[in-house]
Amino acid sequence: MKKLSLLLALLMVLTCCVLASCSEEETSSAPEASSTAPATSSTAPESSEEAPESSEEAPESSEEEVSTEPEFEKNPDALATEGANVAEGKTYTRSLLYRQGGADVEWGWDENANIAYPDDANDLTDGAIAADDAAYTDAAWMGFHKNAPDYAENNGAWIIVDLENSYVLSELTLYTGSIFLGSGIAAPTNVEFLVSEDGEEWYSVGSVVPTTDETVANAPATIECDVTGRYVKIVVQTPGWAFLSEFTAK
Ligand SMILES: [Ca+2]
Repeated sequence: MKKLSLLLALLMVLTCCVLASCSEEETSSAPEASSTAPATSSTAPESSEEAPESSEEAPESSEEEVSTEPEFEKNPDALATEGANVAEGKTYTRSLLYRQGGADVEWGWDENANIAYPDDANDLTDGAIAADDAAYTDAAWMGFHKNAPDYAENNGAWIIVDLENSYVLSELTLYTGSIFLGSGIAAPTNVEFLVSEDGEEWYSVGSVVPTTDETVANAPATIECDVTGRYVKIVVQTPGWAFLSEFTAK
């Protein structure tokens, strides 16, 4: 009987051991399985993480496709011009207008002389372009000259127009005097347009040489663009006199 009891006890111990090892295996395999599960589920999040990544990449690439000038960041709050000239009636600053004295001054600058071709009342944004038959004496013109003291340091005469709001701009035009005006007046050799949101950091939209026509007074310098900006800066290079009558921004 004792032997049987001992055998039974041994069997019970063995059974317990087997059960214990089984349950250990189960619990250990369970975590394994559960750790595998998270692994798989962590793969899922990874792939779901990858999905947003790729969806993040998609807008980036589409942004790159949309932007023709990647280095230029458009202002998303810029207003549409709806084809209107948003420069009309706006104020501007500009470089010095030429002051020429008597015959002894020749082509030099005389700070005490009157402005030769004055900017009477915001000539460049009053909405009026010089008439096709306007002579160089016409009041519609204001005149820069390359001998003005600030011309060389700015590599041209300049105008900065404040549009008062940021706009989406698609066409910028400076109406300049053409070769028809004579008397040493020629169309500018180059007109550069720049835009800015703050008046400090400028982005060059591009440069254009005005289209001349011997039968008319105006030689428009027009550039097509797709930019935003509140301020437009125009730099005009001239072989002598540069006569201007209007700037438009659409
Ligand atoms: Ca005008």
